[in-house]
Amino acid sequence: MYREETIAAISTPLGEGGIGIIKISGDKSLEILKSIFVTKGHKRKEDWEPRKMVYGYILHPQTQEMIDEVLAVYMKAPNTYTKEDLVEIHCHGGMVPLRKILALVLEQGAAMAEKGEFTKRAFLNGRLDLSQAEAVMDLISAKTDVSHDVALGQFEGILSQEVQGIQEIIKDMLAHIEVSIDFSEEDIDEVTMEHLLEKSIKAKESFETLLQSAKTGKILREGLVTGIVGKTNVGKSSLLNALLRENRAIVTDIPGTTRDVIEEQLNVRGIPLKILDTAGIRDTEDAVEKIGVQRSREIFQQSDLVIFMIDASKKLDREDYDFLEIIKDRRALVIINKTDLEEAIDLERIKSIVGDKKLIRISLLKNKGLEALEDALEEMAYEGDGFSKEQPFITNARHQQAISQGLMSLEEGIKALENRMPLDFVEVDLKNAWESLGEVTGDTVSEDILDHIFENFCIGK
Ligand SMILES: Nc1nc2c(ncn2[C@@H]2O[C@H](COP(=O)(O)OP(=O)(O)OP(=O)(O)O)[C@@H](O)[C@H]2O)c(=O)[nH]1
Ligand SMILES: [Mg+2]
Repeated sequence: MYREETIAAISTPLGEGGIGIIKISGDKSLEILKSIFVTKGHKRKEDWEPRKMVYGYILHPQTQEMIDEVLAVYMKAPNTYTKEDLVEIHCHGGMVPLRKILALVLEQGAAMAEKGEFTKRAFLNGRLDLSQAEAVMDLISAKTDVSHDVALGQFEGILSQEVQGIQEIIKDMLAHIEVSIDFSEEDIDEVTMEHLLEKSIKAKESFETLLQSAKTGKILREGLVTGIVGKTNVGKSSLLNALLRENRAIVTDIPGTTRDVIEEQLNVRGIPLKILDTAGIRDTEDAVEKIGVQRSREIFQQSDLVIFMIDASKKLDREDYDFLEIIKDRRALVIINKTDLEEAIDLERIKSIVGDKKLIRISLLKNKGLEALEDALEEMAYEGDGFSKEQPFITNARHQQAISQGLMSLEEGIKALENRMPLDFVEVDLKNAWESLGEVTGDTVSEDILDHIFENFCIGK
């Protein structure tokens, strides 16, 4: 699980940039640095004060080839990211110097770091727990302020604390059971029984609150996939452009303008949306458009959120009504566009079909109603719960699964308690619940899962 070698990687993205950083971690870090670094006067440097940037050059020790002008810093274990000796070489941010220096570092005895290996070491050395380590990747990939806040909260341990809080309750219950099993041959006494039930209900509530956060958490981490669907010419592409505040999609008064799916990332009040503008749905003989319409139907099925758009000035047809029927059971919004024109729709009939789904009247031509639409999108993402930085969120499927599993075991335990089953049974269920929770923080996680998690990291982190 843990290889002892000193590892190295390029930690900055490959491309052209002001600076690029090569990171080295492990026992030999400083030795390697010493072998390739020279000071301004081309002297080897023996005395390295930790955490102090030093100006100099990287020089090939055998060929004396000068590779780049750099700043280098040595950080001494254990107060580093990996809790090992760590070196950073800041060189010019081009592919050639970065690759040449990395090659030289490897030549001097470092091994190429695997994806996420620095963070994996931070976890294995106890600097971060597993959910914190996972948050590092979320921090890097966050697309909006709110997603970033959630990742930062997880990195700071808000989720871990919540999980450990539940583990504490379970531990207390287990301790009670232990005592009861040890000291009494007879049935469990009423006081202990009461106590255990009371605690288990408290644990169950905490589990449920946490699991409720998973929907919003997933959206904040991965974005809400939002499909704009509707008949041709209703203004779908105009909406995409309005939300993006740029002329991304072609808009014309010719029905069937959009023929393929247009995908864009959008930030609405901090919520990342992956927005999909689709081909207007209609019967068509055009082969290309036909495929587009088929795709629109697929997008309609796959979206987390459906924006169904209608044109206020046109009577709805059968198909529109069919769509309205279907979205009743979906996370969906109905947008009535072109309210600047004379209205031909039967608003009451629409309302009676969609029930409590939000109907938003807008005019993209007159720039009216966008605010209300953004309010609605925000509300739908949080499902009315709002967002607080201090709140723990489940943002990844692995955590959700582990916590759901934990809840299931707890519920088994409660059932066993209520049915006055022998306490050993309850004990097994509670231990299972405790272990499932431990998968979140990494206390009880298997090596395969660990490998799998860090495989999704980038190199050099
Ligand atoms: N009067 C009026 N016209 C609008 C409004 N919004 C969009 N339009 C016009 O409606 C026409 C169609 O707009 P698009 O955005 O291309 O419609 P679409 O739904 O993407 O159409 P397809 O791609 O063909 O499915 C264009 O001429 C727009 O300028 C509105 O609020 N009022
Ligand atoms: Mg269009």
